[in-house]
Amino acid sequence: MEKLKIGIVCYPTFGGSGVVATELGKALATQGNEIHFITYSQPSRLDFLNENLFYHEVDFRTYPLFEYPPYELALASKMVSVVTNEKLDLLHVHYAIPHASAAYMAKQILETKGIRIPVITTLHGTDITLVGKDHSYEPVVTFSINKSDGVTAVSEDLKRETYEHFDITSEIEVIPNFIDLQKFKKQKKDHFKKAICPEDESLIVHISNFRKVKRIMDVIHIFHNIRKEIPSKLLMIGDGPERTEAEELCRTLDICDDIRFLGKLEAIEEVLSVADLFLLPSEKESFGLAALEAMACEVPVISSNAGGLPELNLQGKTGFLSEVGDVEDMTRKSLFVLDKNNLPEFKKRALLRAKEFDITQILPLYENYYRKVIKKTSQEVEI
Ligand code: GMT
Repeated sequence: MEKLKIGIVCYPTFGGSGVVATELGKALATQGNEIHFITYSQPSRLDFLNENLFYHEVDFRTYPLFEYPPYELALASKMVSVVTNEKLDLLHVHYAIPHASAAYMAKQILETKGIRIPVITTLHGTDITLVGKDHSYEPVVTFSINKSDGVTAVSEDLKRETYEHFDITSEIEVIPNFIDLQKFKKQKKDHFKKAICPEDESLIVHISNFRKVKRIMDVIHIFHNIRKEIPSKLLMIGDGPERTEAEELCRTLDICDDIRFLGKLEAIEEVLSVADLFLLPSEKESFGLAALEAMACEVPVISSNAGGLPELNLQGKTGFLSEVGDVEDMTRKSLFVLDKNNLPEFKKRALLRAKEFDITQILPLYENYYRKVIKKTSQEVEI
């Protein structure tokens, strides 16, 4: 099959959308496609060398007049130059704001030069469920989704929410997030486990950007309850606006000795390798990539039932789901999973479920979708 030249636009940070975009680009490059990342700094997971991978930094000049530097304009300009110079077949933008509207602008500019570039927008979650539907962005988000040549969402629930809150006239394709099981697998890290849990305590892990939507105070309260029943430790991985308050809560509850805040970590699979349980009580979660990463390392998940989480975490099989904020129910279910008689089965089923989202299963969905959209747009041009 003919290889493609694809421009990928994403947030280069630790967040799920950036991780998905970067891992997708890496996998596509491994298949022989030429991948051009267009971002404002090097994506955090763009950590390997491949002759088909390129990175173009968006340089945006500021000026004393600009209280807010116009990043979207600089991004659109960069897209124009990369599409033109590298002769791309497709632009794939991750997270609607502001990538979809910047891509629309780039597309319009390119058309004046006789270049027709198809644009695919992947919706990741908060671009729809939190930020996008706010009236300060909604008209632009609706417009740029409708003007994309292809739109994907990472779960059925996100697709449903998008249709519910926006006046969308185009078809949304659901392509779930994925995991590279070659990388994310349980490793032998006994020395680390011994250091964190010297008395063989149960090890509970939470990973997120510590934003309000993740409800990390619930994580602390659930752990506090679990710890009253069984010897246990909690690792909090990530950083963000709620961290200070969470640390304060640990002091108030007098459980600091059993909780470690590790900050942002690259090698999260190493920590997950020694974990017994993953907590994700989010208010909203379009997919829950962090939960999938945990499951790939054989860690069962106690989560809320928000958004797309029920499409990933299977009630009573890979863990449990509770209503958002139901700390008591999450505590009960955590204790059930952590019971030595139950844990091994939950671990096995978590891994089996993760295998359904292996990159080898999901990559062909993207490749087929790319070809479908390219074909459709080239036919539109002929008409
Ligand atoms: O979770 C976040 O707040 C980060 C956010 C992002 O855009 O990076 O994550 C969203 O996209 C991920 C990748 O598709 C999903 O796995 C997360 O569930 C989703 N987060 C929310 O919906 C809150």
